[in-house]
Amino acid sequence: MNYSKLFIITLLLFTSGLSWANDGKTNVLLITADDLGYEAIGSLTLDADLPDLTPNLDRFAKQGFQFQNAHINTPICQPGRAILTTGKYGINSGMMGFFHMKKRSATVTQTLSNQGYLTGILGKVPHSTPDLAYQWDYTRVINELGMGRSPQRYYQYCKEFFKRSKTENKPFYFMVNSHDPHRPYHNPKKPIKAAEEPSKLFGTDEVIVPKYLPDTPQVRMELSHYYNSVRRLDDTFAKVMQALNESGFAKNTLVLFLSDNGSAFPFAKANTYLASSKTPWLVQWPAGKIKTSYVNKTDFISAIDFFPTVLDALGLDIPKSVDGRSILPLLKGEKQANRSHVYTQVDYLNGGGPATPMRAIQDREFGYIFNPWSRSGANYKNANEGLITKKMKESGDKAQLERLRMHRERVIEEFYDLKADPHCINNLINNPEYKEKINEYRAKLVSWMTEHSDPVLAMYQVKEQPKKMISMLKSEFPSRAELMPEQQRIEQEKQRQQRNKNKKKKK
Ligand SMILES: [Ca+2]
Repeated sequence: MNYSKLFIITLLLFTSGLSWANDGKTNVLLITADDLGYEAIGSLTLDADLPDLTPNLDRFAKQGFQFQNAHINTPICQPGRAILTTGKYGINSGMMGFFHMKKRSATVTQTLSNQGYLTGILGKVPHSTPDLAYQWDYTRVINELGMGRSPQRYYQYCKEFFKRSKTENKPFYFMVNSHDPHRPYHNPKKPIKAAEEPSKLFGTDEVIVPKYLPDTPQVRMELSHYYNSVRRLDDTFAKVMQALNESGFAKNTLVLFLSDNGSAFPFAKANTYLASSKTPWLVQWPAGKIKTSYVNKTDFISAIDFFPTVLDALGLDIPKSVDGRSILPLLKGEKQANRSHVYTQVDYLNGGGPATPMRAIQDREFGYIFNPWSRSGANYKNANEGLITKKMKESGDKAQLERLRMHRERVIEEFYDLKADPHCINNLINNPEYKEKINEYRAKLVSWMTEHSDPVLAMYQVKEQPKKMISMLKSEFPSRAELMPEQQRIEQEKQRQQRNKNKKKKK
Protein backbone atom coordinates (compact mmCIF):
# COMPACT_ATOMS: atom_id res chain seq x y z
CA MET A 1 0.00 0.00 0.00
CA ASN A 2 1.42 3.38 -0.95
CA TYR A 3 1.31 6.44 1.25
CA SER A 4 -1.39 8.27 -0.72
CA LYS A 5 -3.74 5.30 -0.30
CA LEU A 6 -2.97 5.13 3.41
CA PHE A 7 -3.61 8.88 3.64
CA ILE A 8 -7.04 8.50 2.02
CA ILE A 9 -7.98 5.61 4.33
CA THR A 10 -6.86 7.61 7.38
CA LEU A 11 -8.83 10.62 6.15
CA LEU A 12 -11.93 8.47 5.63
CA LEU A 13 -11.64 6.99 9.11
CA PHE A 14 -11.16 10.44 10.57
CA THR A 15 -14.13 12.03 8.79
CA SER A 16 -16.44 9.07 9.48
CA GLY A 17 -15.48 9.50 13.13
CA LEU A 18 -16.42 13.16 12.94
CA SER A 19 -19.82 12.34 11.51
CA TRP A 20 -20.94 11.07 14.92
CA ALA A 21 -18.81 13.46 16.86
CA ASN A 22 -20.75 16.34 18.42
CA ASP A 23 -17.59 16.16 20.57
CA GLY A 24 -18.25 12.50 21.42
CA LYS A 25 -20.46 13.64 24.29
CA THR A 26 -23.40 11.59 25.48
CA ASN A 27 -26.76 12.42 23.94
CA VAL A 28 -30.13 11.64 25.47
CA LEU A 29 -33.12 10.43 23.45
CA LEU A 30 -36.32 10.01 25.45
CA ILE A 31 -39.14 8.37 23.48
CA THR A 32 -42.54 8.41 25.15
CA ALA A 33 -45.81 6.72 24.35
CA ASP A 34 -49.08 8.45 25.21
CA ASP A 35 -51.45 6.25 27.25
CA LEU A 36 -49.74 2.92 26.58
CA GLY A 37 -50.63 0.30 29.17
CA TYR A 38 -47.79 -2.01 30.18
CA GLU A 39 -49.99 -5.01 29.28
CA ALA A 40 -49.58 -4.34 25.55
CA ILE A 41 -45.82 -4.91 25.59
CA GLY A 42 -44.93 -8.51 24.81
CA SER A 43 -42.14 -8.66 27.39
CA LEU A 44 -44.38 -7.42 30.23
CA THR A 45 -47.76 -8.89 29.42
CA LEU A 46 -49.54 -11.21 31.83
CA ASP A 47 -51.16 -13.00 28.90
CA ALA A 48 -49.12 -15.48 26.91
CA ASP A 49 -51.46 -15.33 23.91
CA LEU A 50 -51.25 -11.56 23.33
CA PRO A 51 -50.92 -10.98 19.58
CA ASP A 52 -47.75 -9.50 18.16
CA LEU A 53 -48.55 -5.86 18.93
CA THR A 54 -45.13 -4.26 19.38
CA PRO A 55 -42.44 -6.21 17.48
CA ASN A 56 -39.95 -3.33 17.39
CA LEU A 57 -40.31 -2.40 21.07
CA ASP A 58 -40.06 -6.07 22.00
CA ARG A 59 -36.82 -6.42 20.06
CA PHE A 60 -35.42 -3.24 21.64
CA ALA A 61 -36.42 -4.54 25.08
CA LYS A 62 -34.83 -7.92 24.46
CA GLN A 63 -31.54 -6.42 23.34
CA GLY A 64 -31.45 -3.73 26.01
CA PHE A 65 -32.28 -3.27 29.68
CA GLN A 66 -35.87 -3.49 30.88
CA PHE A 67 -37.50 -2.93 34.24
CA GLN A 68 -40.43 -5.05 35.27
CA ASN A 69 -41.44 -2.71 38.12
CA ALA A 70 -41.40 0.80 36.68
CA HIS A 71 -44.15 3.33 37.40
CA ILE A 72 -45.28 6.85 36.60
CA ASN A 73 -46.03 8.46 39.98
CA THR A 74 -49.01 10.45 38.69
CA PRO A 75 -50.50 8.44 35.81
CA ILE A 76 -52.04 11.36 33.89
CA CYS A 77 -50.44 13.12 30.87
CA GLN A 78 -49.36 16.56 32.03
CA PRO A 79 -48.70 16.05 35.75
CA GLY A 80 -46.91 12.77 34.94
CA ARG A 81 -44.65 14.46 32.41
CA ALA A 82 -43.94 17.30 34.86
CA ILE A 83 -42.47 14.68 37.19
CA LEU A 84 -40.15 13.44 34.44
CA THR A 85 -38.97 17.01 33.87
CA THR A 86 -38.44 18.03 37.51
CA GLY A 87 -37.76 14.76 39.36
CA LYS A 88 -40.31 15.87 41.95
CA TYR A 89 -43.63 14.52 43.11
CA GLY A 90 -46.57 16.75 42.17
CA ILE A 91 -47.17 17.76 45.77
CA ASN A 92 -43.60 19.11 45.90
CA SER A 93 -43.53 20.85 42.52
CA GLY A 94 -47.13 22.11 42.77
CA MET A 95 -47.95 20.52 39.39
CA MET A 96 -50.70 18.32 40.74
CA GLY A 97 -52.85 18.49 37.62
CA PHE A 98 -52.85 20.29 34.28
CA PHE A 99 -50.82 23.15 35.69
CA HIS A 100 -47.62 24.72 34.54
CA MET A 101 -44.79 25.50 36.91
CA LYS A 102 -45.52 28.14 39.53
CA LYS A 103 -42.81 27.33 42.09
CA ARG A 104 -39.41 27.63 40.39
CA SER A 105 -37.67 24.29 40.15
CA ALA A 106 -34.71 22.80 38.29
CA THR A 107 -35.73 21.04 35.05
CA VAL A 108 -33.93 18.55 32.85
CA THR A 109 -34.34 20.86 29.85
CA GLN A 110 -33.02 24.09 31.40
CA THR A 111 -30.16 22.25 33.11
CA LEU A 112 -29.01 20.71 29.82
CA SER A 113 -29.50 23.96 27.88
CA ASN A 114 -27.19 25.61 30.42
CA GLN A 115 -24.65 22.87 29.68
CA GLY A 116 -24.68 23.64 25.95
CA TYR A 117 -27.01 20.85 24.87
CA LEU A 118 -29.28 21.24 21.88
CA THR A 119 -32.81 20.51 23.11
CA GLY A 120 -35.61 19.28 20.87
CA ILE A 121 -39.16 18.02 21.16
CA LEU A 122 -41.62 16.30 18.82
CA GLY A 123 -45.28 16.24 19.85
CA LYS A 124 -47.07 16.71 23.20
CA VAL A 125 -45.32 20.07 23.50
CA PRO A 126 -47.52 21.97 26.03
CA HIS A 127 -47.89 18.83 28.18
CA SER A 128 -44.14 18.25 28.23
CA THR A 129 -43.01 21.84 28.88
CA PRO A 130 -43.92 22.58 32.50
CA ASP A 131 -41.96 25.83 32.54
CA LEU A 132 -43.86 28.33 30.36
CA ALA A 133 -40.70 30.43 30.04
CA TYR A 134 -38.64 27.58 28.59
CA GLN A 135 -37.80 27.70 24.86
CA TRP A 136 -36.78 24.43 23.19
CA ASP A 137 -34.16 24.83 20.43
CA TYR A 138 -36.23 22.64 18.09
CA THR A 139 -39.99 22.09 18.23
CA ARG A 140 -42.47 20.21 16.04
CA VAL A 141 -46.07 20.20 17.19
CA ILE A 142 -48.92 17.73 16.74
CA ASN A 143 -50.21 19.22 13.44
CA GLU A 144 -46.80 18.90 11.82
CA LEU A 145 -46.66 15.23 12.81
CA GLY A 146 -49.85 13.95 11.17
CA MET A 147 -51.72 14.63 14.42
CA GLY A 148 -48.82 12.91 16.19
CA ARG A 149 -49.69 9.74 14.31
CA SER A 150 -47.42 9.71 11.25
CA PRO A 151 -44.32 7.52 11.68
CA GLN A 152 -42.93 8.98 8.45
CA ARG A 153 -43.18 12.55 9.75
CA TYR A 154 -41.40 11.54 12.97
CA TYR A 155 -38.65 10.01 10.86
CA GLN A 156 -38.28 13.14 8.74
CA TYR A 157 -38.05 15.51 11.76
CA CYS A 158 -35.72 13.20 13.67
CA LYS A 159 -33.37 13.32 10.65
CA GLU A 160 -33.63 17.11 10.62
CA PHE A 161 -32.89 17.41 14.35
CA PHE A 162 -29.91 15.02 14.28
CA LYS A 163 -28.51 16.92 11.31
CA ARG A 164 -28.75 20.14 13.28
CA SER A 165 -26.92 18.58 16.22
CA LYS A 166 -24.18 17.59 13.80
CA THR A 167 -24.00 21.00 12.12
CA GLU A 168 -23.96 22.92 15.40
CA ASN A 169 -21.61 20.33 16.92
CA LYS A 170 -23.69 20.16 20.09
CA PRO A 171 -24.76 17.10 22.07
CA PHE A 172 -28.54 16.75 22.30
CA TYR A 173 -31.47 16.14 24.62
CA PHE A 174 -34.33 15.03 22.38
CA MET A 175 -37.81 14.21 23.64
CA VAL A 176 -39.83 12.36 21.01
CA ASN A 177 -43.47 12.02 22.03
CA SER A 178 -45.80 9.84 20.05
CA HIS A 179 -49.48 10.80 20.33
CA ASP A 180 -50.30 7.12 19.94
CA PRO A 181 -51.99 5.20 21.45
CA HIS A 182 -53.99 8.11 22.97
CA ARG A 183 -57.69 8.30 22.08
CA PRO A 184 -59.16 8.69 19.49
CA TYR A 185 -57.91 5.22 18.59
CA HIS A 186 -57.40 4.10 15.02
CA ASN A 187 -60.82 3.08 13.76
CA PRO A 188 -60.25 1.84 10.17
CA LYS A 189 -63.73 3.08 9.23
CA LYS A 190 -63.08 6.56 10.60
CA PRO A 191 -59.34 7.23 10.43
CA ILE A 192 -57.98 10.57 11.65
CA LYS A 193 -57.15 12.81 8.72
CA ALA A 194 -53.36 13.11 8.25
CA ALA A 195 -52.67 10.04 10.39
CA GLU A 196 -50.98 7.04 8.76
CA GLU A 197 -52.43 3.54 8.62
CA PRO A 198 -50.82 1.23 11.21
CA SER A 199 -48.66 -1.57 9.74
CA LYS A 200 -51.16 -4.11 11.05
CA LEU A 201 -54.81 -3.99 12.11
CA PHE A 202 -56.45 -6.10 14.81
CA GLY A 203 -59.84 -7.74 15.05
CA THR A 204 -62.16 -7.91 18.03
CA ASP A 205 -61.45 -11.65 18.37
CA GLU A 206 -57.72 -10.97 18.77
CA VAL A 207 -57.90 -8.70 21.81
CA ILE A 208 -57.33 -9.78 25.39
CA VAL A 209 -59.85 -8.13 27.69
CA PRO A 210 -58.20 -7.17 30.99
CA LYS A 211 -60.17 -8.45 33.97
CA TYR A 212 -60.92 -4.93 35.22
CA LEU A 213 -63.23 -4.45 32.20
CA PRO A 214 -66.34 -6.44 31.29
CA ASP A 215 -65.95 -8.68 28.23
CA THR A 216 -68.55 -7.00 26.02
CA PRO A 217 -68.70 -6.20 22.27
CA GLN A 218 -68.15 -2.48 23.04
CA VAL A 219 -65.02 -3.17 25.09
CA ARG A 220 -63.68 -5.55 22.42
CA MET A 221 -64.26 -3.00 19.68
CA GLU A 222 -62.53 -0.18 21.58
CA LEU A 223 -59.67 -2.51 22.52
CA SER A 224 -59.14 -3.57 18.90
CA HIS A 225 -58.90 0.09 17.89
CA TYR A 226 -56.50 0.70 20.78
CA TYR A 227 -54.36 -2.21 19.54
CA ASN A 228 -54.24 -0.58 16.09
CA SER A 229 -52.91 2.59 17.70
CA VAL A 230 -50.40 0.65 19.79
CA ARG A 231 -49.13 -0.92 16.58
CA ARG A 232 -48.69 2.53 15.02
CA LEU A 233 -46.77 3.67 18.11
CA ASP A 234 -44.47 0.72 17.46
CA ASP A 235 -44.13 1.83 13.81
CA THR A 236 -43.19 5.33 15.00
CA PHE A 237 -40.67 3.92 17.47
CA ALA A 238 -39.03 1.95 14.64
CA LYS A 239 -38.75 5.06 12.45
CA VAL A 240 -37.20 7.11 15.27
CA MET A 241 -34.63 4.39 15.89
CA GLN A 242 -33.94 4.15 12.17
CA ALA A 243 -33.19 7.88 12.07
CA LEU A 244 -30.93 7.57 15.12
CA ASN A 245 -29.01 4.68 13.59
CA GLU A 246 -28.60 6.51 10.29
CA SER A 247 -27.34 9.62 12.11
CA GLY A 248 -24.34 7.74 13.49
CA PHE A 249 -25.17 8.96 17.02
CA ALA A 250 -26.52 5.65 18.32
CA LYS A 251 -23.35 4.58 20.13
CA ASN A 252 -23.17 7.72 22.28
CA THR A 253 -26.89 8.07 22.86
CA LEU A 254 -28.70 7.03 25.99
CA VAL A 255 -32.12 5.92 24.70
CA LEU A 256 -35.04 5.57 27.09
CA PHE A 257 -38.55 4.50 26.23
CA LEU A 258 -41.53 4.82 28.56
CA SER A 259 -45.24 5.57 28.64
CA ASP A 260 -46.69 8.58 30.47
CA ASN A 261 -49.54 6.53 32.02
CA GLY A 262 -51.64 3.40 31.61
CA SER A 263 -54.13 2.74 28.82
CA ALA A 264 -57.12 5.12 28.51
CA PHE A 265 -59.75 2.71 29.83
CA PRO A 266 -61.80 2.81 33.04
CA PHE A 267 -59.73 1.58 36.03
CA ALA A 268 -56.42 2.17 34.18
CA LYS A 269 -55.16 5.71 33.33
CA ALA A 270 -55.89 8.42 35.92
CA ASN A 271 -56.27 5.99 38.83
CA THR A 272 -53.82 4.36 41.23
CA TYR A 273 -54.17 0.70 40.28
CA LEU A 274 -51.33 -1.40 38.94
CA ALA A 275 -52.54 -0.90 35.35
CA SER A 276 -52.73 2.88 35.96
CA SER A 277 -49.11 3.58 36.71
CA LYS A 278 -47.03 0.60 35.62
CA THR A 279 -45.03 1.40 32.50
CA PRO A 280 -42.53 -0.29 30.29
CA TRP A 281 -39.15 1.38 30.95
CA LEU A 282 -36.62 0.30 28.34
CA VAL A 283 -33.02 1.50 28.08
CA GLN A 284 -30.15 1.15 25.63
CA TRP A 285 -26.84 2.98 25.74
CA PRO A 286 -24.10 1.24 23.76
CA ALA A 287 -21.24 3.46 25.01
CA GLY A 288 -22.51 3.57 28.60
CA LYS A 289 -21.41 0.09 29.61
CA ILE A 290 -24.86 -0.73 30.96
CA LYS A 291 -26.14 -4.30 31.00
CA THR A 292 -27.71 -5.62 27.83
CA SER A 293 -30.32 -8.33 27.27
CA TYR A 294 -31.25 -7.92 30.90
CA VAL A 295 -34.56 -7.79 32.79
CA ASN A 296 -34.56 -6.25 36.26
CA LYS A 297 -37.38 -8.04 38.09
CA THR A 298 -36.76 -6.80 41.62
CA ASP A 299 -36.25 -3.05 41.82
CA PHE A 300 -39.04 -0.47 41.80
CA ILE A 301 -38.25 2.69 39.88
CA SER A 302 -40.51 5.61 38.99
CA ALA A 303 -40.79 8.87 37.06
CA ILE A 304 -39.07 10.86 39.85
CA ASP A 305 -35.89 8.91 38.99
CA PHE A 306 -35.69 10.05 35.37
CA PHE A 307 -34.14 13.53 35.81
CA PRO A 308 -31.43 12.45 38.30
CA THR A 309 -30.59 9.47 36.04
CA VAL A 310 -30.00 11.75 33.06
CA LEU A 311 -27.79 14.05 35.12
CA ASP A 312 -25.84 11.09 36.49
CA ALA A 313 -25.32 9.61 33.01
CA LEU A 314 -23.95 12.95 31.80
CA GLY A 315 -21.70 13.37 34.85
CA LEU A 316 -23.63 16.39 36.17
CA ASP A 317 -24.54 17.22 39.77
CA ILE A 318 -27.99 16.20 40.98
CA PRO A 319 -29.89 18.96 42.86
CA LYS A 320 -30.70 18.02 46.47
CA SER A 321 -34.33 19.10 46.02
CA VAL A 322 -35.04 16.22 43.62
CA ASP A 323 -37.23 13.43 45.07
CA GLY A 324 -35.85 10.63 42.89
CA ARG A 325 -32.53 8.84 42.60
CA SER A 326 -30.37 7.89 39.65
CA ILE A 327 -31.00 4.37 38.38
CA LEU A 328 -27.60 4.29 36.67
CA PRO A 329 -26.16 1.89 39.29
CA LEU A 330 -29.03 -0.53 38.54
CA LEU A 331 -28.38 -0.21 34.80
CA LYS A 332 -24.77 -1.21 35.47
CA GLY A 333 -25.92 -4.24 37.43
CA GLU A 334 -25.17 -2.85 40.90
CA LYS A 335 -27.52 -3.03 43.86
CA GLN A 336 -29.48 -0.13 45.40
CA ALA A 337 -31.19 -0.04 48.78
CA ASN A 338 -34.86 0.94 49.23
CA ARG A 339 -36.14 -0.12 45.86
CA SER A 340 -38.91 -2.36 47.13
CA HIS A 341 -41.97 -0.19 46.51
CA VAL A 342 -43.39 2.88 44.81
CA TYR A 343 -45.80 5.70 45.73
CA THR A 344 -48.39 6.82 43.19
CA GLN A 345 -51.05 9.50 43.37
CA VAL A 346 -53.76 11.44 41.57
CA ASP A 347 -54.90 14.98 42.51
CA TYR A 348 -56.66 16.88 39.72
CA LEU A 349 -57.87 15.64 36.35
CA ASN A 350 -57.96 17.49 33.04
CA GLY A 351 -60.75 20.05 32.61
CA GLY A 352 -62.96 21.12 35.47
CA GLY A 353 -64.23 19.16 38.41
CA PRO A 354 -63.25 18.91 42.05
CA ALA A 355 -60.00 17.50 43.44
CA THR A 356 -60.07 13.70 43.64
CA PRO A 357 -56.90 12.86 45.54
CA MET A 358 -55.80 9.22 45.61
CA ARG A 359 -52.69 8.03 47.42
CA ALA A 360 -51.19 4.59 46.91
CA ILE A 361 -48.26 2.40 47.81
CA GLN A 362 -47.47 -0.66 45.72
CA ASP A 363 -44.84 -3.34 45.95
CA ARG A 364 -44.44 -6.80 44.43
CA GLU A 365 -47.01 -8.29 46.77
CA PHE A 366 -49.70 -5.77 47.65
CA GLY A 367 -51.21 -2.40 46.83
CA TYR A 368 -52.93 -0.08 49.32
CA ILE A 369 -54.99 2.95 48.19
CA PHE A 370 -56.53 5.84 50.13
CA ASN A 371 -59.34 7.85 48.43
CA PRO A 372 -60.45 10.74 50.67
CA TRP A 373 -62.93 12.01 48.03
CA SER A 374 -64.87 8.74 48.01
CA ARG A 375 -68.48 8.92 49.17
CA SER A 376 -71.92 7.71 48.18
CA GLY A 377 -73.08 9.78 45.19
CA ALA A 378 -69.54 10.74 44.07
CA ASN A 379 -69.17 10.80 40.30
CA TYR A 380 -65.56 10.12 39.36
CA LYS A 381 -65.22 10.52 35.60
CA ASN A 382 -62.40 11.00 33.19
CA ALA A 383 -61.73 11.14 29.49
CA ASN A 384 -60.85 7.42 29.35
CA GLU A 385 -64.23 5.91 29.14
CA GLY A 386 -65.19 5.91 25.46
CA LEU A 387 -68.69 4.45 25.39
CA ILE A 388 -67.76 1.69 27.81
CA THR A 389 -69.28 3.13 30.99
CA LYS A 390 -72.42 4.22 29.12
CA LYS A 391 -72.91 0.65 27.88
CA MET A 392 -72.21 -0.72 31.35
CA LYS A 393 -74.99 1.47 32.70
CA GLU A 394 -77.41 0.42 29.94
CA SER A 395 -76.63 -3.29 30.36
CA GLY A 396 -78.70 -3.61 33.56
CA ASP A 397 -76.24 -6.41 34.45
CA LYS A 398 -75.69 -6.56 38.21
CA ALA A 399 -71.95 -7.22 38.08
CA GLN A 400 -71.34 -4.44 35.53
CA LEU A 401 -73.45 -1.96 37.53
CA GLU A 402 -71.49 -2.77 40.67
CA ARG A 403 -68.18 -2.22 38.85
CA LEU A 404 -69.49 1.07 37.50
CA ARG A 405 -70.53 2.15 41.00
CA MET A 406 -67.03 1.28 42.23
CA HIS A 407 -65.55 3.40 39.45
CA ARG A 408 -67.76 6.41 40.14
CA GLU A 409 -67.84 6.36 43.97
CA ARG A 410 -64.84 4.21 44.91
CA VAL A 411 -64.39 3.24 48.57
CA ILE A 412 -62.23 5.11 51.06
CA GLU A 413 -59.59 2.39 51.34
CA GLU A 414 -58.58 -0.42 49.00
CA PHE A 415 -56.13 -3.28 49.43
CA TYR A 416 -55.16 -5.78 46.73
CA ASP A 417 -53.05 -8.89 46.50
CA LEU A 418 -51.14 -7.86 43.38
CA LYS A 419 -49.67 -11.32 42.81
CA ALA A 420 -53.01 -13.12 42.78
CA ASP A 421 -55.06 -10.15 41.58
CA PRO A 422 -52.95 -7.75 39.47
CA HIS A 423 -56.13 -6.33 37.90
CA CYS A 424 -57.28 -5.15 41.36
CA ILE A 425 -60.76 -6.65 41.40
CA ASN A 426 -61.00 -8.17 44.87
CA ASN A 427 -60.70 -5.46 47.54
CA LEU A 428 -59.35 -7.13 50.72
CA ILE A 429 -59.62 -4.07 52.97
CA ASN A 430 -62.25 -5.67 55.23
CA ASN A 431 -60.73 -9.15 55.21
CA PRO A 432 -59.55 -9.89 58.79
CA GLU A 433 -56.81 -12.22 57.50
CA TYR A 434 -54.97 -9.20 56.07
CA LYS A 435 -55.43 -6.87 59.03
CA GLU A 436 -51.76 -6.77 60.01
CA LYS A 437 -50.55 -6.48 56.44
CA ILE A 438 -52.96 -3.62 55.78
CA ASN A 439 -51.71 -1.75 58.84
CA GLU A 440 -48.14 -2.19 57.62
CA TYR A 441 -48.96 -0.55 54.28
CA ARG A 442 -51.04 2.18 55.92
CA ALA A 443 -48.05 3.04 58.12
CA LYS A 444 -45.72 3.26 55.11
CA LEU A 445 -48.11 5.59 53.30
CA VAL A 446 -48.51 7.76 56.42
CA SER A 447 -44.76 8.08 56.72
CA TRP A 448 -44.50 9.10 53.04
CA MET A 449 -47.29 11.70 53.46
CA THR A 450 -45.58 13.02 56.60
CA GLU A 451 -42.20 13.28 54.89
CA HIS A 452 -43.70 15.31 52.03
CA SER A 453 -46.11 17.43 54.12
CA ASP A 454 -48.96 16.06 52.00
CA PRO A 455 -52.25 17.91 52.67
CA VAL A 456 -53.99 14.51 52.32
CA LEU A 457 -52.44 13.37 55.62
CA ALA A 458 -54.90 15.49 57.62
CA MET A 459 -57.76 13.73 55.79
CA TYR A 460 -56.23 10.33 56.46
CA GLN A 461 -56.21 11.11 60.17
CA VAL A 462 -59.99 11.62 60.17
CA LYS A 463 -60.85 8.79 57.77
CA GLU A 464 -63.16 7.25 60.38
CA GLN A 465 -65.28 10.44 60.19
CA PRO A 466 -66.15 10.63 56.47
CA LYS A 467 -68.13 13.88 56.72
CA LYS A 468 -65.23 15.66 58.36
CA MET A 469 -62.86 14.16 55.80
CA ILE A 470 -64.92 15.48 52.86
CA SER A 471 -65.20 18.95 54.38
CA MET A 472 -61.42 18.99 54.95
CA LEU A 473 -60.89 18.09 51.30
CA LYS A 474 -62.78 21.28 50.44
CA SER A 475 -61.06 23.50 52.99
CA GLU A 476 -57.49 22.11 53.18
CA PHE A 477 -56.65 20.88 49.71
CA PRO A 478 -54.86 23.42 47.45
CA SER A 479 -57.23 24.84 44.83
CA ARG A 480 -56.60 25.06 41.09
CA ALA A 481 -56.26 28.83 41.35
CA GLU A 482 -53.55 28.47 44.01
CA LEU A 483 -51.59 25.92 42.00
CA MET A 484 -51.71 27.61 38.60
CA PRO A 485 -49.15 30.24 37.54
CA GLU A 486 -50.61 33.69 36.82
CA GLN A 487 -49.82 33.47 33.09
CA GLN A 488 -51.75 30.20 32.71
CA ARG A 489 -54.68 31.60 34.72
CA ILE A 490 -54.88 34.67 32.46
CA GLU A 491 -54.69 32.54 29.30
CA GLN A 492 -57.43 30.22 30.55
CA GLU A 493 -59.61 33.22 31.39
CA LYS A 494 -59.10 34.60 27.86
CA GLN A 495 -60.04 31.23 26.36
CA ARG A 496 -63.13 31.07 28.55
CA GLN A 497 -64.25 34.52 27.43
CA GLN A 498 -63.62 33.60 23.79
CA ARG A 499 -65.75 30.46 24.17
CA ASN A 500 -68.58 32.53 25.65
CA LYS A 501 -68.36 35.04 22.78
CA ASN A 502 -68.51 32.22 20.22
CA LYS A 503 -71.55 30.76 21.99
CA LYS A 504 -73.34 34.12 21.84
CA LYS A 505 -72.48 34.49 18.14
CA LYS A 506 -74.01 31.08 17.39
CA LYS A 507 -77.23 32.14 19.13
CA1 LIG B 1 -50.93 10.25 28.44
